[in-house]
Amino acid sequence: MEHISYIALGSNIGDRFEYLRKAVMALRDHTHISVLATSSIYETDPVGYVDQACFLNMVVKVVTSLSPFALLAAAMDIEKQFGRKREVHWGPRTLDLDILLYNHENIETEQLIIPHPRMLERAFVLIPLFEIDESLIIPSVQRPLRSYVEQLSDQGVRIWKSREAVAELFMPSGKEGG
Ligand code: PH2
Ligand code: MG
Ligand code: MG
Repeated sequence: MEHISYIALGSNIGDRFEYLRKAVMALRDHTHISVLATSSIYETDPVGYVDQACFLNMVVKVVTSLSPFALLAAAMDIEKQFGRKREVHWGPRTLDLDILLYNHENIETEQLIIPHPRMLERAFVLIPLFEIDESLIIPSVQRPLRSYVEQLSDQGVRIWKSREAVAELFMPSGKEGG
């Protein structure tokens, strides 16, 4: 079975761009994950715990044969591979991978909640997600993504690298990753 999922990526320590690039490469290299689309990269003011550096954020669309829990394990593996240490809650991180959506499923377990519980409040997630797929419906609330994006005021989200440049750098074959 093939499942469509959207994953948010963020980094605000060290070579942020390189962390994002390596994470997308690792997703592409995974036997059971193909990357279908990448958003622009945005530089974003920190949300939640604000006394930290700006983030680079982006969203990728993938197709996978993995269950949501196996996909979460794969994402956490990639975080660990790139030195993520879980310290300050919402604090600085080399690399953060969050599963936003998985098909149109609603999943609520201790380990994993999909749709991602805070995604609808976060411009740094909504803007790149909308860039990839303007017609998404958020299954937990049965509302179009568009309605959330239209309500955003300026929330410190600035294009840092264009969608075209990201696609060229992260998907060098011009085709989907394997
Ligand atoms: N991630 C957080 C907390 N705050 N702020 C921005 N701008 N970008 C993030 O990715 C981010 C954040 C927790 O994961
Ligand atoms: Mg996060
Ligand atoms: Mg996370």
